[in-house]
Amino acid sequence: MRLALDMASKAKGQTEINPVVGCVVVKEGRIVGLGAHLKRGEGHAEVHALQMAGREAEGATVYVTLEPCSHYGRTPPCCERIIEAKASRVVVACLDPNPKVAGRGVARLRESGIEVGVGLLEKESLAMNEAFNKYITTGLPFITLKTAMTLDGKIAAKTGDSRYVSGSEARERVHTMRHQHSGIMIGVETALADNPELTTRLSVPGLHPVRIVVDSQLRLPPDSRLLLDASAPVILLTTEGASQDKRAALEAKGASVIACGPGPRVDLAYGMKKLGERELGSVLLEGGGRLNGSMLELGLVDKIVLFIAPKLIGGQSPEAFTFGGFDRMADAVPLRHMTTEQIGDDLCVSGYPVYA
Ligand code: AOF
Ligand code: ZN
Repeated sequence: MRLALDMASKAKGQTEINPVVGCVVVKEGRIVGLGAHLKRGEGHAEVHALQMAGREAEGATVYVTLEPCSHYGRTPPCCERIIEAKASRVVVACLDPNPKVAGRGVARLRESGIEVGVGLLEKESLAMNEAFNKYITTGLPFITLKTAMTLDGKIAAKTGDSRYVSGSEARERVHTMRHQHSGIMIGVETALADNPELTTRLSVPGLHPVRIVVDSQLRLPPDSRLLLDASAPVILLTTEGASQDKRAALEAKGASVIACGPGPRVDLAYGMKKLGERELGSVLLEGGGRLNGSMLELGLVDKIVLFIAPKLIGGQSPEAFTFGGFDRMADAVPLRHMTTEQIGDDLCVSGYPVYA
């Protein structure tokens, strides 16, 4: 199962709204088949692994990180494929939260006489597909807020200079995160200040997320680097009151504009719904402080990843979270399942906010 999890985790970011899944077929103590789901619309993990196993699959044990599917999606049900291959046992890490499956896969296998075990390395499998688990049950993207800050919580110097807060290893990690998310989102203030491309620039090639800018008045200049670079689509979340001329100019540059409410500010909850409708299952939120603060206040952030650099900048400089704040410490947003990791000289701290 660990091998199956490892294989699956490497495909994170390349299956769009599908989960990552790995499968290992074992017969009499030997691995006879391996597979992972690599691309939406193409073979599921079990199909690849059983194909490799061939006739050895008969009487074998199939280890799979997600409950085999029981429905016809873009591909036929894996359950039937396992039954046809005459495997005698299936070990599943976790059930498939997809309402079209949700236990039916396991039930179908048991009904056909196959022994099924559920729950081996379940936590690991659930964590690996945290975005899929949210998206498939709510239609909303999983939002990961990522920010780099100094030890005193600043994301830039008082002059606005922010290149760079964190070291090169942490920045490489951020690009891996971009590769692993379907969308990347920033506020227009950040777009104006940094004129970023928001592409994935790893030391090896990576996938580019769809770029999203929250821009209530469509202040993004049509000649910004985001719009000149065609590596991924650009979506602007704005308000109904934004200028139609600006909208036309930005659309002419290829941007897709979505009006989210009457204004004056973008209705972010509505915006997230619209991104889900466009099949963006995961979005990396990269600031700035105001958008981070608003998303947090609205309870729209699922996970927070902070890269903390071992430096102090001081001054009236921008902070990672800018919002009205709470009066009492007891009202602060707590984070659960915190983890820490040192990356180069920086500390990576992550956790999941819990909303009252
Ligand atoms: C599995 N093994 O490797 C994957 C599964 O459109 P389709 O046919 O690709 O179906 C997508 C759904 O199938 C997806 O939402 C999830 O419920 C399940 N994914 N199931 O048995 C796999 N990737
Ligand atoms: Zn399947």
